[in-house]
Amino acid sequence: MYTQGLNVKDTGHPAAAEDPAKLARFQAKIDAEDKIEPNDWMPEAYRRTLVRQISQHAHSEIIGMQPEGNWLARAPSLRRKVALLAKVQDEAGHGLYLYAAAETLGLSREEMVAQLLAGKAKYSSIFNYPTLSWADIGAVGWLVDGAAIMNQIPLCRCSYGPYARAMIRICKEESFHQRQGYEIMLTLCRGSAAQKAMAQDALSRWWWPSLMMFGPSDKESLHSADTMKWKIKRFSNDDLRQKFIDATVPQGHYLGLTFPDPDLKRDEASGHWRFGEIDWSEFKRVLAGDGPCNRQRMAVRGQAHEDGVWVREAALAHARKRAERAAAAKIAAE
Ligand code: BYC
Repeated sequence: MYTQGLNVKDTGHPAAAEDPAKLARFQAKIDAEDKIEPNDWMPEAYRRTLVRQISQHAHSEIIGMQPEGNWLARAPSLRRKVALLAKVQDEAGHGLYLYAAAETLGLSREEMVAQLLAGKAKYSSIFNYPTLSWADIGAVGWLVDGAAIMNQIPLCRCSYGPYARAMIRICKEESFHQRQGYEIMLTLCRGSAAQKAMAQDALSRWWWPSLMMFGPSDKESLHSADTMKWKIKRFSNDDLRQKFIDATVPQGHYLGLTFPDPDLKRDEASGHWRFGEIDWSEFKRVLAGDGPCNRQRMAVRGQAHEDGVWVREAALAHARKRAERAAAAKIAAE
């Protein structure tokens, strides 16, 4: 695989001082809501931030296939199995569009995957939690895809053209996934007492990790100031978390479920749902590699990469043969 990067290659060295006139033109373009495209001049810090965020996002989609893949062979009906299979395939597709978007910034997909496998690149904390019951598949769709949509709809207006365009299709698919997850929860909540208890247990385990998906609080966030200035992010981590809570709490109450937060309370004046303190020590532990499933997720990803060597070799051999055949046909025609 080759890089499609049209800009400079990542040298690992900090950026040299950049031309203030170029920087001013760049920021004016962003302020005017124009898109930055791969061949446009951009500050090195903007390029690096995008590579970091887009590749983390791609890795999250790929690692995110594992908790759900765990239930493919155990889905309770053929209909559920087909829908889950389609969702997991969609996630693979999202990973691929996102790797392609990040490649336009100068790093090849192979390099990004190598960073993931070496433990140098992050992926979303949420995928380090186990899916213990079928209700977890409902909770993941409802809460994890729900949180993803809340975070990602604004990314459709991100200043970097290839990322913004990839996000449009991704958001449409995520929105379908969210409804599918909620429908699983609704079915369980309207079922037997044991099914409802399974749905409650899934909500109790997934609620707090879903809130952590939005990242650290605004005062702890390292990158928000830059990414907001560059219009990569449009809303802060805390604002998006609050929007998600406000949208999701009434949905949970409609299901007849209880959120695992005694401090959750509607503030009548503002209309917002106030919530308890997030356990940031757990978030930090998961990011440091010590969540319930971090080691398993990386081991499975590493094995899948090894198992795929022959597929990559076969694809390259096929491409080579096609190119040779096309070259021979061209000579014959001359
Ligand atoms: N997990 O300065 P901050 C999905 C890191 S996939 C792990 O606020 P930023 C889906 C952060 O990277 C969901 N790490 O960062 C797939 C940074 O570390 P580095 C993924 C996290 O970038 C399948 C440090 O903490 N979605 O939707 O301004 C099925 C400081 O944070 C997390 C995306 O990737 C976390 N939760 O904001 C279903 C969306 N939070 O890089 C669904 C795009 C923070 O300095 N990404 N960190 O080592 C974003 O919007 C932003 O990158 C974040 C973080 C909101 C995640």
